[in-house]
Amino acid sequence: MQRLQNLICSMNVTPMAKSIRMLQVLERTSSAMICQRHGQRHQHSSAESFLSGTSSSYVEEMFNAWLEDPKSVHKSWDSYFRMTQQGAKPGDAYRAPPPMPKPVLVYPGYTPMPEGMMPMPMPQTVPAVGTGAPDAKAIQDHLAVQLIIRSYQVLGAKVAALDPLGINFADLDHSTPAALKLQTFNLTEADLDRSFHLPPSCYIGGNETSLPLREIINRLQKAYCKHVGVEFMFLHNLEQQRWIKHKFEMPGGQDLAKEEKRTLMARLIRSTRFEEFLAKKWTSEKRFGLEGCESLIPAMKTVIDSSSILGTDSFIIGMPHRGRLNVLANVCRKPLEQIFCQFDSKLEAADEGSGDVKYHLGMCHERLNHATNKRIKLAVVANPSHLEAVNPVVQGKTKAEQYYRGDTEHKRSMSILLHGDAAFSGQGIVYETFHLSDLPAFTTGGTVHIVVNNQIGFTTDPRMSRSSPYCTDVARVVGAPIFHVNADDPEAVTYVCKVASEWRDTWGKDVVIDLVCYRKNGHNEIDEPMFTQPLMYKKIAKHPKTIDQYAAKLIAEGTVTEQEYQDEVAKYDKVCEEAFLAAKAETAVHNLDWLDSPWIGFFDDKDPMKYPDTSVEEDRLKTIGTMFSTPPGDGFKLHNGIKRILKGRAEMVSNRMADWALGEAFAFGSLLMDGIHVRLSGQDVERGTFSHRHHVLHDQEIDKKIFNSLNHLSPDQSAYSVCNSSLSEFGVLGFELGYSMTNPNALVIWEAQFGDFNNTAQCIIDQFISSGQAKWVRQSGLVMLLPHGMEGMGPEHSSARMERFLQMSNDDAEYFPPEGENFEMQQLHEINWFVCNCTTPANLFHVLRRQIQLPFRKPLIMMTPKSLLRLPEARSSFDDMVTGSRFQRIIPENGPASENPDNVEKVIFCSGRVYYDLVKSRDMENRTEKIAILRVEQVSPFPFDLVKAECEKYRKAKVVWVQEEHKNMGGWSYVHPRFDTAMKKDPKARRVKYIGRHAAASAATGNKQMHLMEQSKYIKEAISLV
Ligand SMILES: Cc1ncc(C[n+]2csc(CCOP(=O)(O)OP(=O)(O)O)c2C)c(N)n1
Ligand SMILES: [Mg+2]
Repeated sequence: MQRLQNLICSMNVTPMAKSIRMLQVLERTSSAMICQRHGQRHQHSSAESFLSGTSSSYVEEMFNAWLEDPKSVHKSWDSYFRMTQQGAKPGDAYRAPPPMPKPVLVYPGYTPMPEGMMPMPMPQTVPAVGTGAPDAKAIQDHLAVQLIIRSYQVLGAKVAALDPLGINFADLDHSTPAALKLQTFNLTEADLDRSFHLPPSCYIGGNETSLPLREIINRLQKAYCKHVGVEFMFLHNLEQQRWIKHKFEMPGGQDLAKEEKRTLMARLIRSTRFEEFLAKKWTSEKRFGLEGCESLIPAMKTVIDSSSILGTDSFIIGMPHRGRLNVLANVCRKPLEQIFCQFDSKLEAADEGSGDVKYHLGMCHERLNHATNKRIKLAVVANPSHLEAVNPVVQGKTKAEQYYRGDTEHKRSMSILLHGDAAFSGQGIVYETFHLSDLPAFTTGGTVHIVVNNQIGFTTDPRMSRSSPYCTDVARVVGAPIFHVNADDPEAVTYVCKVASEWRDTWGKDVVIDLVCYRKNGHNEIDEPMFTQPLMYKKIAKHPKTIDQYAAKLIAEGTVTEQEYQDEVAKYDKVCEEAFLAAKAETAVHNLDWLDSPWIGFFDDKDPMKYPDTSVEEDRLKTIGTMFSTPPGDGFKLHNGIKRILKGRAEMVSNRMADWALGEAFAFGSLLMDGIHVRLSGQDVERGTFSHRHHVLHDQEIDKKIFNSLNHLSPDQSAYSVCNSSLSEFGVLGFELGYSMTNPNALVIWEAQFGDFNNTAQCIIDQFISSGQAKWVRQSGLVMLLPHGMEGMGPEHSSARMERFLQMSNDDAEYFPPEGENFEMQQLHEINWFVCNCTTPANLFHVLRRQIQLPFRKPLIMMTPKSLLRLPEARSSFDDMVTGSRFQRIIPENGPASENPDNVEKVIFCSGRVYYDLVKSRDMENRTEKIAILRVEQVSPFPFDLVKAECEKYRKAKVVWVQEEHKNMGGWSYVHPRFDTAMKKDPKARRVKYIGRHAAASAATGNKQMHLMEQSKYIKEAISLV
């Protein structure tokens, strides 16, 4: 386009400008007319103009072709470009550009073909190429043909025979777009045998540059309207458009070799017979069978084979329930007996974990890929019932794998994501995950998506479950091409899968394969589909199986004999029977067989009860502190505010003190120097929402010139990735969880902008983080940093909802674990996650380091402060981080009260920033000897032992829990019964009393005055001694 525009500028070609304007007007007109004529529900998008945004590119295409070879374009264009290039003055040398055809209504009496195709009458010979000077009609017709070609490329999918049942037509639209009708272009049957030039970016001609219109249409129909419907003309990149055209338009390009067909048949047999075998052996068991979409197995195998040829050797797969067992068996080749064992509910687990139902379990398997003779690794990520929630997790896992393998080109590890049609269009996380696909810190170099589009979601008809024509329309936002394919044509399926793999390899972008199929049974095998879809299921009952259709085809064409086919069936049936017997001999199931992310060697030689030393030597703090406070060097233009911040940091370091940002940097830096990869992502994390972190410094004059001091600590350190994320909590938290699963030796952190935003990622928290180890024996050391605290900022910015995390902690409120040397480690070992609310940089430092130094991995849910980031009292001395120091689960009172505990009348336990308010008021009231204030820094697992000891120490004091959160929020409901347990043997039968805000529906008042009143009231009560 640029070339064309330059020419326009240099040539004083007003006529050209006029023509472009004319084309644009035409585009709008034709698009409007087409919309009107469609009159369909989805007219706004399904009736997309075949010219949309591209008429200028059409002119450009003509122009570029003309520049290269004036003979390659129609004479009219040739003379037009020649005239304009000679610089003819407007008016005298002006010659009208080749006119664009006017859309006209379909003439009366027109009867569309069954598929709505153009009529194909008997041949006549009316040549249009090379017949001397073009007349106006010839030019108009020539342009009409160019537009017809374009309209097939844009809209061909709409009339492709995609739906095996012929009910919904994949896009819920039966109509044929006017742009696919000959009459729209003022052409008649008589024109079908005239020859027309093909535009340079159309490949249907093979070596021919012109073809009769009849043949042009035939070839376009073959390319775009048979069993494959390609949506790609919305791509902004013309090279990508051409690439796809080439793949689908080249004559003969889609044919499979004989051997490929035989392999395809064998795969289809396995896919079909596997379900039949399960149905026969376990008649009333739910398995969410694949019947109706058996082509999925050869489809996945083709993606894997083709990608393996292209150099990929690790595939991370995310998928829902449908066909999952079949995928495990026939794509991943998980031993069948392990799958069959899952049907035996009497078998108990031989190892840890509560396990999950069979169609949610993950696995990881390495094997030889026979098609390429290369070793490949296949991981299916365990997923909850929550459809599509696994998508970002898969992407994070793949990204991490690429990082550890140094796979910067994203060629060796890739994701494959499977979807159901209803879930793909319905779940927002699909969109959120797509939006990570091209971000530098999140891209995995393209994902192959496969939709098992059985045109139903449980009992809901797609006409009631989506507002878009196709269930795949969400993929358009990121420029992913979409290949709709009739799943009853396994060869077409195979072809699009090959193209999809090559697309990923070539362009590094996502691609979608929409397997348009049906669901043979109900939602599961014990469901009755006739209740709700009677007509559809009458049709399905009569519909022949894909394998039967395909075997008949191969037998008829002589690719296999009937006997060969029967032998292949018998061979696989035998494999199933043998595995069935082997499964019967099993005495237990093994949860570890279903681990999606094995950390080989990580647990070896580790003492699970050894508490790690999380301190570091002072020199290391100095090295990190100095680097962290040193400006980037000459030539880097820093903002003055940043200079001040760095100066302040340098002063703190020289005073052996750390604020929150330094404490965090010390933790990250020391781990990085120990070879631990650290990754922090979330919204605005590079600077920090509260402008305290500043890990990425920006040159004030040069765009993208940045400096991150934590990547310059030592030559052999690990990489520190800190990345601002898209505005998605669900997607990004899921992604980081996946990232944390790949390698235990990485500190992976997600930070919420404000803590309460974690609720839009609730599914990841509930379904994966809190329960992943129990269900799927999968550990993760993921850290969630959740800004939390009541600072008069209103309901939305005050609470990270600590109570929810605490409620999901699995430590029993009434159970005081045996006291002894290993008390702390035992608790850490048994809990599902740690919930902390730290008040000092030193404790933050230790707890972050502890994540990596523990001999196992658990998620850490960390309430982080806001105003404390700058509060001078909330700083730590180096003494609290250097050798000899450790993480403090409870920070005890260390003032006068602790020296004479019998004199203390009140012992206050609290957690978080309220501590600093309490101390201030207590000290102002001169009650330092009477009131002890203790901070519970690790709220869960609950430090029963320390609470008990502190209560015993202050044996004459009243025990109170003070919190700033409302009574039904914060830590109270969690700590209350646990205090009771800790104080069960209290000689005076004391019980903890609550002081704080009353119960409320909203997390905080929006009125600042009210906030302050509430605060002063409970603080006053807390430090009162009456
Ligand atoms: C987030 C979520 N909501 C609801 C469900 C309940 N559910 C399970 S399967 C299903 C229908 C899914 O339809 P589709 O995505 O088309 O997959 P199919 O079962 O047809 O293969 C529903 C609604 C769920 N599992 N997850
Ligand atoms: Mg469905």
